Amino acid sequence: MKAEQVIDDLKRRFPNEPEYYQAVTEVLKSIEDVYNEHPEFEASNLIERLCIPDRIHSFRVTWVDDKGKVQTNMGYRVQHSNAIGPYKGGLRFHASVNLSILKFLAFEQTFKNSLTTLPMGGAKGGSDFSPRGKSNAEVMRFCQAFMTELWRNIGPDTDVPAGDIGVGGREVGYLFGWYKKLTREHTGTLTGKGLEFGGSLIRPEATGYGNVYFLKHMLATRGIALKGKTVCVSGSGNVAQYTAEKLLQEGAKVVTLSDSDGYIYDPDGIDRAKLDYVMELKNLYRGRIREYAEQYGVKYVAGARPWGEKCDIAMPSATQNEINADDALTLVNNGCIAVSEGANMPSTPEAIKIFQSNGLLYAPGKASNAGGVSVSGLEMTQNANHLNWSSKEVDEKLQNIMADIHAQCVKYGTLPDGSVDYVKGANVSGFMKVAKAMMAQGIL
Ligand code: NDP
Ligand code: 2IT
Repeated sequence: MKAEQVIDDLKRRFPNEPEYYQAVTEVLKSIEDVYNEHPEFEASNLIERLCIPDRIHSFRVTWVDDKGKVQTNMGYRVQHSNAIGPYKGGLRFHASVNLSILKFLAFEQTFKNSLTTLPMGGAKGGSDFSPRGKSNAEVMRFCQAFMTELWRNIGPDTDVPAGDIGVGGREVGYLFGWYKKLTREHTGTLTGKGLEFGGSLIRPEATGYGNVYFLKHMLATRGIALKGKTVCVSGSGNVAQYTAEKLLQEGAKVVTLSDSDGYIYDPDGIDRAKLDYVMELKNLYRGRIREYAEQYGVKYVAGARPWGEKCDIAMPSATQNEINADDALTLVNNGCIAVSEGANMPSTPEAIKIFQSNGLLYAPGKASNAGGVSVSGLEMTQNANHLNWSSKEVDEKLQNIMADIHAQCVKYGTLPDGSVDYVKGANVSGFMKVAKAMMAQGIL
């Protein structure tokens, strides 16, 4: 297998999907050598079967807004691979959603889910519908219309969606309610559900907490403590909020948060009371991060990302390609020592190169943000067994999984000089499990 050739071929067959090529390129470059040590992989064209999703469902979603106007959006579910378990991955509702973005996310999810040690395949779905500015009733009608199309293609042992950007507890609740209505079954077909109807404790916290657990393992490889470190976090949604919460508990100082309009810089750090304010602002009132600056009299920078602020650690937790080469250079020049990704593919390939060549500890999202889908997997187990675990039990399992993912990265990513390439480690480890499962199951 020649990575370049496979990628050129994908570009020809699937034009105009830049995010998909970006994700595939990163993985293929890091697994190329290992893959080529296994001629049986190439003999069964494993690489194309792994890069191209098993199937893609796409559909029109028609709904009526509060003014009585009939609206249409596109809906998708990319079922990438069920080699190691049922398709599993979130739904994203955002105006920018298109097939390139969902194909990259489903591809990444396959390797991430493999790393979790749990039996889950990879999928992603969503819509170009944006919940921003919509009433609860509009969001509910949209979710019902979306699920009316999707429900036949999912199920507790088939495909289990969850949240992602624009899909939180409210949306999962509406989606689950309509799924239940259509199927007349109360099964664990979505994760991230409310605690009253089958949700798992610690699922809302899991991605952010898991990222901080992973970060601590990375820092420990160099004997560095997290306590007292200054951290720039981007985003102010689910992942950012619980990243900030765990950082606070660990005695680190979070100085930034952002949304799609701009970022805030709080040199004193975001304390518990301020974080409670952010959670209420974002989750209840669905307000803007600018309001934090007005409330606490700190700096707000419109239309910018937070990477120009001085920090020891950066934890991008908003969206893909939010750290470019310039941002990466600025972080390095400001003395940043670690980057642990909460978002999926937030750093461009050029940015990753800059982090790695400057000796930063750099964790790709598929390793460091895997805590979210891991606790989704634990939610599936609880649902299948009709029981609920305590916060302590789930958190302990999450910590063990993040430690295991870190160990896999070290095992497969340690370089001759003793340093760890977390990109290589995560990709090779995630790939080998999926590849072995595919080989065992024959040509399909
Ligand atoms: P939320 O919708 O809760 O929050 C997203 C945050 O990112 C918001 O602050 C949003 O701002 C901001 N944002 C979204 N799109 C853009 C954009 N194009 N430019 C700038 N800012 C943007 O989503 P999550 O916190 O769940 O997801 C954040 C990231 O983490 C995503 O990359 C997601 O794929 C990833 N992830 C999520 C997991 C989960 O369990 N939820 C698990 C693993 C990864 P605004 O409100 O203005 O849109
Ligand atoms: O990117 C991700 O891992 C998620 N959005 C969570 C997926 C899930 O199924 O919990």
